[in-house]
Amino acid sequence: MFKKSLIAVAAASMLTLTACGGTGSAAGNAGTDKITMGFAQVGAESGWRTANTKSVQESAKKAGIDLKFSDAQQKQENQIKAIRSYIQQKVDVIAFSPVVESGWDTVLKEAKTAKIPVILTDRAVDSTDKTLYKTFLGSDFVEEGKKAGTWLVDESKSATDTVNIVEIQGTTGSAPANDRKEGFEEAIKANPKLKIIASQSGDFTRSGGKQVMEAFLKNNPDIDVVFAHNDDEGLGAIEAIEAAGKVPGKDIKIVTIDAVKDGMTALSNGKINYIVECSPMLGDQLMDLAKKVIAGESVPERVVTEETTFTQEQAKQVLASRPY
Ligand code: GYE
Repeated sequence: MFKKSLIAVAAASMLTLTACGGTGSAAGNAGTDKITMGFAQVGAESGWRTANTKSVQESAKKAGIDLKFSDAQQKQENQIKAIRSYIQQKVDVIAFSPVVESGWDTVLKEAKTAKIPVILTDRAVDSTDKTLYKTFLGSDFVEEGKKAGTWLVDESKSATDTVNIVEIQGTTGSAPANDRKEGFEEAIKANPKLKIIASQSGDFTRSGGKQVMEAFLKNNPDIDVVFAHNDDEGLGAIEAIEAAGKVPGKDIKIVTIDAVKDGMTALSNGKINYIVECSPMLGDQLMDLAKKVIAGESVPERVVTEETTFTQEQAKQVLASRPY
């Protein structure tokens, strides 16, 4: 998939160069006004990611932006390769959703030296040099973790015994995994009865969530709650819980983050108890920011997505109208 898109990218850039040869401009679409964006996506690991990719592709089309897209299959080295290829092709702007937070300074410096602006979308990097990118568009993941924890604090108000929580983390080292964990832990401090008894990464996938939950169930006979960092992991956990002869949503409560269609369906069926929304619909805002950056206009350092939460009743009401 990645190789194919690189080939497509290379072929497209050759066409561009042939069509516009001799105009003397260094821009990716020399001789035309069309903006070229190189977008290095994380992968296709979850329902959220699929919706995000669709949003970026549709918004680029709508905005008249020529999008070069690559899928890194959740590997940082693939994302770095894709970014280097975009630099070589002299795209006008690079946008990417960094799979993990660390290890980006070198390639970001290369983009800066080539005078190609970079926009972070969805996930953050931990670079201390803020001049390496123009803006960061995406959710407040700490806040999402807090919302999940606050729901649990409320839900367990009358608990007399310890509430045993297992946590299925997202991709190790990724901003959403780090931040959601932090926010959740912070919120559940409000009730000392709430205890995380096991925590492991399910890599934001359904199969990962299932595997991790199977192991949790084997080692811990008394699990009360699952906190999964995304819906897909929660859906995998449901499969494991059912296979173990327990009832998800009742014997073991489940709280997740994202609110994609499959998650919302499980919520309205009573298998998940609460979902914190994380919006993947970043495309329009991203294209808008890209146009501003290229026009030399100032953009905010941070653009935070607006999000809500869903109970089972609320999920039933909105399910039919959810676009993803
Ligand atoms: O929650 C998860 C996806 O970075 C916000 O990545 C995103 C996360 C999302 O795989 O489902």
